[in-house]
Amino acid sequence: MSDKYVPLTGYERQTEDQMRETVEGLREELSRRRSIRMFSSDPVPRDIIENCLKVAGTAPSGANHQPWHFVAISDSEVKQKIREAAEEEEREFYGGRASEEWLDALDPLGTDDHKPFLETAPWLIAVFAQRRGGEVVGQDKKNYYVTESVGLATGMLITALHKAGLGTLTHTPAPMGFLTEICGRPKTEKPFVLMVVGYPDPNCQVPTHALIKKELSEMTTFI
Ligand code: IYR
Repeated sequence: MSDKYVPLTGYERQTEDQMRETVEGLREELSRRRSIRMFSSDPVPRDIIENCLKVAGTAPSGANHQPWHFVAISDSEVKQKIREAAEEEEREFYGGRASEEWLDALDPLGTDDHKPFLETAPWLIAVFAQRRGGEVVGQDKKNYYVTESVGLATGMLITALHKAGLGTLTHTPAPMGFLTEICGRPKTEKPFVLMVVGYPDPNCQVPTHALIKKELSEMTTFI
């Protein structure tokens, strides 16, 4: 007999009322998520980060190749190196590389080339996308839908971190090639995002701009 398929186990069908309650709870909880830029330096235990990364690892991916690698950084010397390299890139970005239109779009967020949170936050998670790999580590097959897959895993990572009670910033210093070397990853992997993780600073403020959310009817069409 073929072992190509196994029965679906672990699926639990809910009543419609349970579904309503479940998703309303999730909507309410996730609507309270905010990207933050002011972190407390309070430590976060590694096992919590590990379990959030395991959540990310359950994401669907092209041909199930799971084309991601996460480098979780708590070492202050490594964080310092990352901050220095990121701020160097950002100085160029804000000082001329970015278009007027881009800088105008960022103006309401109030971001600049100063990135102290890269050292304050207890964890940085560098997410890498693998162009080649396979469903088992060590394989060298072509990966598919790499950006989509790593984007899905990153979304699930943010959701897990938020559910765990942690604040995050999806940080994308551009370009972020420096992460490859600092994190000791092969050149075949592309840095995808740098996730900043920790508790919000007690005096944390968030931009008003980020509170603007599209209504369901503005972002959805039912046909
Ligand atoms: N990488 C820069 C600029 C930046 C770009 C976007 I799009 C943002 O939503 C926020 C910032 C920085 O991190 O400051």
